[in-house]
Amino acid sequence: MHTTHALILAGLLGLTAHATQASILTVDGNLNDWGLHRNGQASDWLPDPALGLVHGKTYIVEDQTGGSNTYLNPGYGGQAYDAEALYVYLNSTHLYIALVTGLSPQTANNPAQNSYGPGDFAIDFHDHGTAGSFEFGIQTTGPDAGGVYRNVAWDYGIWDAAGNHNPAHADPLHPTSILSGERVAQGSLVYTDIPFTHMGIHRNDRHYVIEAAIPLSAFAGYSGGFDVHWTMNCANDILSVDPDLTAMVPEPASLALLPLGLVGMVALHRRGSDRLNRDVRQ
Ligand SMILES: [Ca+2]
Ligand SMILES: [Ca+2]
Ligand SMILES: [Ca+2]
Repeated sequence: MHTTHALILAGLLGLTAHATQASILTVDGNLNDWGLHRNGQASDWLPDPALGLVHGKTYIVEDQTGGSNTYLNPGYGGQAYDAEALYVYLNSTHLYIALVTGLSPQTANNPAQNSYGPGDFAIDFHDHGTAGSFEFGIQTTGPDAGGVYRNVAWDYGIWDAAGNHNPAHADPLHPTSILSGERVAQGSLVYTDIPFTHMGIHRNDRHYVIEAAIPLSAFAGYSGGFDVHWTMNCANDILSVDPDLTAMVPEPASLALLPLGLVGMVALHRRGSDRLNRDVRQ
């Protein structure tokens, strides 16, 4: 086989591998496809090694428990406000997100009654704007769930950067809900409203899931490292991970060039094209 043909085949096989990966995760609110379990063991929180997730980078687990006076950092609220685990997975087409929380999607947003509803996913590309400028948001609730917004104006919680209760000067590094922005894409998103138990060692805790798939085209023009952040509207408990769009998916420019490269190589080696076709079919 010519070296050129080997390269073409490698490219085709690479694309095939990505196409297969795309079907691993299904947005249905069930996290079996992430390798997560409900066995009442600490290992329930560990994702399938085949996904290649890295603790502290593409997933984080911070399962707490207890009643409403339990400290969650920076606020209180116990299991009902526990942000428990956040996982992100990237393939060549989508950003997948899985979140486990004790916060029911039905939680009323009524600060006067000390009740706060779910926040939205906030995304901060490190190489764009100032640190903590969360350029993108993904709606998690309501008829617009899965909607992706750019240049978002954010609402914030009730704690300042020093962790003191101070709603008038809430920490801008922990955005809560999208106030406004430019709607750029529609992802798919499920926030389950029937709780389950027996995930992790706190076996009686009731958990809810947010699972989403966002087309990477939503982030056109953005690349590099980025944070995916989630909290509820009081920002009493926070989860954030730090994946990298450049390292984990092909550059859009490379994808665009690949078909042209294939055309060029095939044209140069036209006489070998029959043999190439046979190779590809095998
Ligand atoms: Ca799933
Ligand atoms: Ca918990
Ligand atoms: Ca927590």
